Amino acid sequence: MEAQIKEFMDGVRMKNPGEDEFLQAVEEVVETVWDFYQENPHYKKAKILERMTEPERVIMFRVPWVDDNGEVHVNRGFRVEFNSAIGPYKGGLRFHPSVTLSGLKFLGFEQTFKNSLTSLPMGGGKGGSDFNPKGKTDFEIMRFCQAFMSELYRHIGPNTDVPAGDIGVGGREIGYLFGQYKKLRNEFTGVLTGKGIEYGGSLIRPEATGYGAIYFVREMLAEKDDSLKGKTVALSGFGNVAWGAATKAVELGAKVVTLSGPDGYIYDAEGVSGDKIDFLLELRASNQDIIKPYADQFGVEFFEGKKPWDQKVDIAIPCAIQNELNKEDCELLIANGCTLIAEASNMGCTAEAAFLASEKISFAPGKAVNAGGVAVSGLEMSQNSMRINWSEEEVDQKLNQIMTNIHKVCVEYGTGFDGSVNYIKGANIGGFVKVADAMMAQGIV
Ligand code: 2IT
Repeated sequence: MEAQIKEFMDGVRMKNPGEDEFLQAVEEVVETVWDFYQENPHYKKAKILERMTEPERVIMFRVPWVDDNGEVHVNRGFRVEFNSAIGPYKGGLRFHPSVTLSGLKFLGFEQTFKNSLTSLPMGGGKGGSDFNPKGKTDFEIMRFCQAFMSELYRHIGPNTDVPAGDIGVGGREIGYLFGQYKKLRNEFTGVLTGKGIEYGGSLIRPEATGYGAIYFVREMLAEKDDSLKGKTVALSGFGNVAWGAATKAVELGAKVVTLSGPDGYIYDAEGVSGDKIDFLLELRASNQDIIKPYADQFGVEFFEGKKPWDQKVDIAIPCAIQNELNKEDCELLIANGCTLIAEASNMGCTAEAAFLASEKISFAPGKAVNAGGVAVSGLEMSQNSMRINWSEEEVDQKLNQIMTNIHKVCVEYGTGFDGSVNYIKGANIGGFVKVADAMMAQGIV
């Protein structure tokens, strides 16, 4: 089996040289679905895995824009339309200087499985740009979004490809992108999700990824007859995901003690709650991308240039960017008594850290844990199609149900002979089956 996996991965590596993040994401899936793949020779005959690891389409384009001083800039825009077997391509746009084709291919690939797990009809896609929003003015952000959409609009549509936000793309950016799409197409449709409430957005969408992650962690703990009450939690990041996760974790009785930014992390022994959580919104709006002002404002410790994984906590939830928790971090967390790591970010752990964590403690991967964000995007699409708005309670209840169900699917496909749950395996096989069966039904296309 090892040799066969290696042969398969050699093929993928040859086709995608140097795309380390994409190869990391593919390898994790291939390793965990391989047995299942062998047991179902009809998939193998149809080369389902070979087809799933090749994006249906990749669009790359120039994004020229002018800053407030009249200087011209050129960024690169992307949309990776990975898989449309179970619905229109669906996934976020990331604006961050680290964005590359490899990164977006990894994210689009993961998104396909994640979206399948939500049980909603959404294919997988991802896009973005190497544009750095840090320090940009509102007008510069608007001009960049308009320039980006001036090309993207011809490739997307409510039944074709429905982008949303991701790192660096929040409500403001979605507004500018939507405005430009509407102007160019002369059409008011649900072509983007994460929209403002006034123009077709869904309640709970901003909170959804973080809330969903905590609902999932609640289920992981319940599986072991445990709960969030009294648990200490380390979060990284301070954006949308960390904000939602902190809110829901506190509501369910946990204490959040860390947050982080590219500049370091803060440790709040009293717990991040109430006004302190609201402060994150102010921090984000300042466009500076630093967490230190939290420490200054509330008089807590700031650890410059460090990650929060050296603190003693019960639960660690990476909420920032890929590969931000490595094997050493994982060892340190476990040595300090941490018993659960859940990725609220996409591939927040390196492959070695994820492997170690799933051997020693409870570990769940991003495609299961953070699926609540895209799930509520799916609910936003439904509301747009029906031209109705659901209440906060209705959306939250559906989100809760979806996360509970994803957990069930992980347990169904991931439970080993000893009764322990391998969430990586459970999520990968659970996400794979629906996409594979839809591809089988649709022929070689
Ligand atoms: O990684 C993700 O799932 C997202 N950035 C959300 C995608 C979406 O379409 O809402």
